[in-house]
Amino acid sequence: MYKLFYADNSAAMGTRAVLEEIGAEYELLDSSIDDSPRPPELLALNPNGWVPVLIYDGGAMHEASAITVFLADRHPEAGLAPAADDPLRGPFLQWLVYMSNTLQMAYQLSYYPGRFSDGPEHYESAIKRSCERLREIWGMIDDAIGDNDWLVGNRFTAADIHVRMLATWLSPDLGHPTMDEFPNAKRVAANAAARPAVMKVFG
Ligand SMILES: N[C@@H](CCC(=O)N[C@@H](CS)C(=O)NCC(=O)O)C(=O)O
Repeated sequence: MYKLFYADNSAAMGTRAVLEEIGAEYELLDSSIDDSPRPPELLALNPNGWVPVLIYDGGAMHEASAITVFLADRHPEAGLAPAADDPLRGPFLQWLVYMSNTLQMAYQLSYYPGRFSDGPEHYESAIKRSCERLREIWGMIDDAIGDNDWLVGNRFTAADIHVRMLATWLSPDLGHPTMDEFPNAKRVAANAAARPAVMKVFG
């Protein structure tokens, strides 16, 4: 039985979809991603105050991509990740980490401009840079996918769940590009979205 600190519209949705793909039992522990206080139990495990945080038998961890790899390796029967000796393991890890440390950070610049600039007078400029970075980064992912139906090796992996999740974070209100600009990534997101486990979480 897993426990997951969770908020709708957050990176924890991807973790939840991975748990659904595995068919694991899990309990959601409510947290928030706005200005409201975080549960002390969450802060004890992740002083950053962000979700997802996964609690498992014997430990706990944060960082969405790390959790995805951890769960995929623990449940190989679910077929969510190339095994350690599979040549596709490298690209799988590469894209997962890229989505966390580059794509997600570009979103953070829009959603939390105060963390990356010196005051409200700079927010507009931070959000403008975020939009430019989102266009560049999604463009690279789109090019890498090419004519394939999935991000890695033309087979479904948990990395596709992250594509699906991150596609939902684009906001016209913030001036972000739309997925129409990235038809290959849009196709992968749609393919992942059609999976029953993913649909259960993202609708
Ligand atoms: N590096 C973390 C970032 C997670 C993250 O940014 N979570 C957001 C929601 S998508 C959050 O909890 N935001 C609240 C906050 O940052 O205070 C990961 O990849 O798991």
